[in-house]
Amino acid sequence: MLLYDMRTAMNPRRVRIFLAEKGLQIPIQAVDGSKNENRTAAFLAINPLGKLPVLQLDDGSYISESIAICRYLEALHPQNPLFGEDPKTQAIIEMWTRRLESEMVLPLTSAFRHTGAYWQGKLVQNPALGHWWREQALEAYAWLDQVLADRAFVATDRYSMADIVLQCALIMAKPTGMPIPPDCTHISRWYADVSARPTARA
Ligand SMILES: N[C@@H](CCC(=O)N[C@@H](CS)C(=O)NCC(=O)O)C(=O)O
Repeated sequence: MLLYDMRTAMNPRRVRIFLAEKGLQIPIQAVDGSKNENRTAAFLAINPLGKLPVLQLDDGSYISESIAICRYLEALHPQNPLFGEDPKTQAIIEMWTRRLESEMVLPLTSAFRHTGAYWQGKLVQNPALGHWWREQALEAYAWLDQVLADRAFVATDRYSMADIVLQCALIMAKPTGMPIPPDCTHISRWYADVSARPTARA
């Protein structure tokens, strides 16, 4: 297998942290988005959307979408399950992963896409829309802070894929101008805990 990676980006980081939590190693091929390496004909043949991460399988086929890649790897290596070990836990982790994608990741990434210098010239930016998404992100932060008030991890009593999704979103949020608001003390406590895991720098 070969993992096409973009070092500083949110979704590829999900897969790297997942691999580290599992104790797995896969050869990595770096793709530099700032040099538009993900928009070359060669890369578009691998993923026509031009997005990372992508996992190349030994039969020459490709899987993109970070969650799909992690699910595939979990099926191959079920030890230390990050998607849950029984139907109920699996459903709860899925519920939280989907909630985080729609309520937190979408506002944060949309605010960045419409206001961030990285995206200038790559897409049509609408700063007013970016501001609106920023407001949505602030509402999501307030909601999430209450969620984390009485629990150590997002979905269950163990670190899971839902935590990885939130962790990677908040790593991206700080340098893109949407850091954890100072009054969100429960999120900050959770973030300090997950950032202290040995896998956090993967
Ligand atoms: N839903 C996809 C999103 C993939 C995605 O948007 N990747 C970003 C990096 S976080 C990317 O490749 N962006 C490069 C670009 O669009 O130019 C996943 O979970 O893998």
